[in-house]
Amino acid sequence: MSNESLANLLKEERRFEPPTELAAAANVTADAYERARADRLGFWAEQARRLDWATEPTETLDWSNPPFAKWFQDGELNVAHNCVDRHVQAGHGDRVAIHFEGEPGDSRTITYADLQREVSRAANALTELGVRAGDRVAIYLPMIPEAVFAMLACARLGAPHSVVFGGFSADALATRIQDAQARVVITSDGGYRKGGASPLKPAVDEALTRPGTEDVRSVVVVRRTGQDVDWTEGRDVWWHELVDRQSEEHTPQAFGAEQPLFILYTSGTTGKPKGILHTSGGYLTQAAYTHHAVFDLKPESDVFWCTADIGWVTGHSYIVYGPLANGATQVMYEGTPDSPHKGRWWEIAEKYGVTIFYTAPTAIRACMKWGDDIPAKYDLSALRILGSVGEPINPEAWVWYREHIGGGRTPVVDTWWQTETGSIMISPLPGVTATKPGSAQVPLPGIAATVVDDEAREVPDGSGGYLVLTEPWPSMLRTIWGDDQRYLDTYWARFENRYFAGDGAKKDDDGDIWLLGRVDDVMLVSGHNISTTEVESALVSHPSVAEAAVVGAADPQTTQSICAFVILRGTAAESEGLVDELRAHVAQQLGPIAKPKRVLAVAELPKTRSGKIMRRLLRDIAEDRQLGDVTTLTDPSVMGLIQEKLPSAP
Ligand code: 6R9
Repeated sequence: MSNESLANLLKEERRFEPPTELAAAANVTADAYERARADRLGFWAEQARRLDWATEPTETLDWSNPPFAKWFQDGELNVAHNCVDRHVQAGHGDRVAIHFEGEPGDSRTITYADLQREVSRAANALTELGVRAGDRVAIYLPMIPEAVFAMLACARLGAPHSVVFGGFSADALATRIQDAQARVVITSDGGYRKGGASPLKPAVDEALTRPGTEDVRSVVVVRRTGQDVDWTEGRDVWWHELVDRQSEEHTPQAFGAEQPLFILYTSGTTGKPKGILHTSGGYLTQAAYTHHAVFDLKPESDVFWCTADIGWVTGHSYIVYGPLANGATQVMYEGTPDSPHKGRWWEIAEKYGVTIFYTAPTAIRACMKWGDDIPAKYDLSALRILGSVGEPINPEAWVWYREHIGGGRTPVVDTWWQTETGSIMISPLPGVTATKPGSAQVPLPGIAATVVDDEAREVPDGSGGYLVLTEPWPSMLRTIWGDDQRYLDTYWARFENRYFAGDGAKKDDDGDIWLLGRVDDVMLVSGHNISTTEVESALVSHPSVAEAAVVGAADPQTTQSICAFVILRGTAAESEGLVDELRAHVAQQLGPIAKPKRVLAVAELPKTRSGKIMRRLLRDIAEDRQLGDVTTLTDPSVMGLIQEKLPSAP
């Protein structure tokens, strides 16, 4: 990237003050920033006291061998006890932990007492299969309660889980099983998605034919859809046959705070996936604190719903560990938002009186495209906080979310974090921060983040550069599983003593942080660095555009030229006139340098399963190259549809 910082083009003047009532009763108030600034480690030691420790830690952080952190090292705890048993012991056994809603309309209510029985039985079952502390267990399940039971059963035994997205292929599953040397795989016959039953077990069978998966001795299969499955005698066992006959009693053992809790693979654009390793005490402390602070959770009255899949870090931290550590009541939904109709989410939110809702920009933009009238049919008046995660949220989508889902009342918290950070790092606080559409704004209390230039100098307000984290944090990744060197090279080599997040960012005139997309996606046009996020937000601010993805394509005159792929809204139709109008609109919003050379209307964009646009594939198209790796796409057929559009390009 040239020394000239990322373009700082977008102007957004709208501000939303926290609602007075919410501010008056907020879990976290402005003084938390002060306390954390005055004594950062003392602040985290205080947060660790939210947990039930078998042995209280006396040391907060051991940073004697950076960047290999040890948090609360001499403390001992059991993560599952903290997420389950202690709530039952405190008299909350009858509180609903999970309102489960299956895609076909089946539902299940699981109280904390139920959860304790299910998790204990599953832990006894894994013990019977020979799973011991330290053994790895792969979990390849749809969004059903057994996924939560399985994760917590592993945590209870100190056996790190590796959850693999139910949508990933046999190949992706095999690589992850090999890398972690898993001993057990927990799966199901299938799950319900998009109105039908889709199989899972065949992918496990296929993955286990690959060399390097021989450590897997058992496959536990949940019966969900009733589909026929192939069966390997001696290896495969039904969940209901194995788990249901186990004792409901299981005494959790305390483990050291640095006991590995899970490995979660992030795809990365090149090379093999990185197994991000998280441990116990620090991870749970920050997952619980951030869920308490950012969502202002009141466990007695709130109904929390995070729509993420359990195979994404967001599902780990904000369906399983954060909410359950806090004794929350939450909704868990198996399927897609448009099955069997486009109002399904809002129907569920109304049914359970959801008060806090957390989803991804891609889903918000899809709802915008489907139309305002759909959410308008449902009573969403219980909602009091909305959250966003996964990508920069375009200001127009943010404002739509607040208006049409939040009834113009609710704060929207745009939360920036990564698989590697384990929990939320940068976000407004709903009772404190005057929010700005499109900005994650401020590092949470106890978190140190800033924006630097190529020479690692902090940029002044009003300028852009690279997002870095300047102090260790409790839920930070500890390493890449089996590859300390790659951990150092990927995150700690770019800037000395600073964690390099790989995201471009800018600070506005108030010092608030705006995320500008992955550094790999930044475009270089005639000597100017231009962020994909800003051009996309300008396009989405046009009434005809629902969603946009922008890439830089090699260009002999300007190094790169901007190529935009747009999904049109409602009744808008593609025409030469509209293309010219969109190009002019971007030029008017951001300046002529940011004007796209090409604008192509498409029906879909290539996305990962967590909803991130895969710009590198669009770059392959724009530069007329063979497509790169498409294995982590939700729907590989969208690439064919986009390619068909190409001959019509200018
Ligand atoms: C939680 C999660 C991490 C990458 C991250 C960044 C992007 C996530 C964001 C955001 C702008 C936000 N990202 N939240 N960008 N604003 N609020 O998404 O983890 O799947 O590992 O992705 O996602 O680019 O670096 P993960």
